[in-house]
Amino acid sequence: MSRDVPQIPYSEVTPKHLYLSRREFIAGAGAAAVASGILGEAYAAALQAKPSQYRVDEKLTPKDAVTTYNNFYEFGTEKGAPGLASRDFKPLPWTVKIDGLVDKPREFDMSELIEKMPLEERIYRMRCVEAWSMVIPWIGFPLSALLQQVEPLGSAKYVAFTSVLRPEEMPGQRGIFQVLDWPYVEGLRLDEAMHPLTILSVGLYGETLPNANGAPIRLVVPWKYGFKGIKSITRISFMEEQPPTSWNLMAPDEYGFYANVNPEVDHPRWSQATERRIGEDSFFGSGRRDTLMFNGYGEQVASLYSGMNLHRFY
Ligand SMILES: Nc1nc2c(c(=O)[nH]1)N[C@H]1C(S)=C(S)[C@@H](COP(=O)(O)O)O[C@H]1N2
Ligand SMILES: [Mo]
Repeated sequence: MSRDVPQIPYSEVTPKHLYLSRREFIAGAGAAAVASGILGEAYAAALQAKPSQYRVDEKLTPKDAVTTYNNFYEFGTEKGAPGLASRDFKPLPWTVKIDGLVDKPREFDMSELIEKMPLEERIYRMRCVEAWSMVIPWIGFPLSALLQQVEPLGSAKYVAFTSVLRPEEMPGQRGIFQVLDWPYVEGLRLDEAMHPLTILSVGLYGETLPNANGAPIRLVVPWKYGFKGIKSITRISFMEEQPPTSWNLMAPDEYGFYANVNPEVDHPRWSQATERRIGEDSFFGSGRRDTLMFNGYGEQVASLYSGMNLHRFY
C-alpha cells in the first residue's frame, strides 16, 4: 500500500470526535449555524463513520487521484476541471427534497442527515463507462434508510434524482457548447434503490465530500457505471414510470438506463472487457485488468436482473 493510504479509518485516528459527538454537533449547530463558516469543521468532526462489512480487499486509489481525476460536467469536461473549477462552489447550506409517490414528502437538511442516518465507511470498487476504475473509501449510508422515512406508495416503481442547478457557481452550466442538458438527472428502479449496496455518500477518505466528488451528497451504486452516481443531489422523486437520465438522453445508443458494469456488452465505440486502474503504473501494462461482471458485485445483485436480456437492457 502506498504511504498516503490510511490503514485505519480517519474517524478512528482523528481526535476531533473525542470532543464532539454527532448528536452534540447537531444540538449545538442549529439551523442558523448551517449558513456560517463554522460548520465546515464541526461538520467534518461529525462524520463519525464505522467501518462496515462492505470493503473490497484491493489497494485504495490514492486520495489525490480520487479528488483530481473526475467527471463532473457542471464544472467542465476535462478530468482536471472539477477539482479546479469547483473551488467557489458552496455545498452548505443544503437540503434534499423527497417527493413524488410518497405518503410523507419532506425536505431534509444536511445536518439532519448527518445526525440521523447510519454513517459507515465502505470501500467500493468503482468503474467508469470510459474504462477506468478506482477503489474508494466512501463515507455514506444506505439510500434505503432515507427512502423509508417518507413512506413510498405502492405505485412507486422508480426513483429519480436531480443534481443542483447553479450556473452562477458551475461554469460548465454557463458555456455555449453543452454536452448535457441541466440539471443532471439520473434514476434507479426501486429495487435497485433499496438494495443494501446502494448508498448516498457524504464523504471520502474520512473527510467531507470534496466539491469535485459531488458535495455535499451524491449517489454511489458500485455495480453500475460511474455516470449513475449522480452528484450534488437536491431532489429525489418516487415515480411510476422510468425516469429520464442525462447520458441516455444525450446518446441513447451508447448509455442505457441500467448501465450495469458488464464486460460482455461493449460500448459501441470501445470494449468494456478491461479497465485501467487509476493511480497504478500502467507503463508496462500492469495497470490494465479484466472488468468483472457487475463490477464484482454479482453475488449480491445478479438476482435483480434474472430473466433480463442484459444486451438489450444495457
Ligand atoms: N451531476 C453530475 N453527476 C455526475 C457526473 C456529472 O457530470 N454530473 N458524472 C458522472 C460520471 S460519468 C462519473 S464516472 C462519476 C465520477 O465520480 P468521481 O469524480 O467522484 O469519481 O460521477 C458521475 N456523476
Ligand atoms: Mo463515468
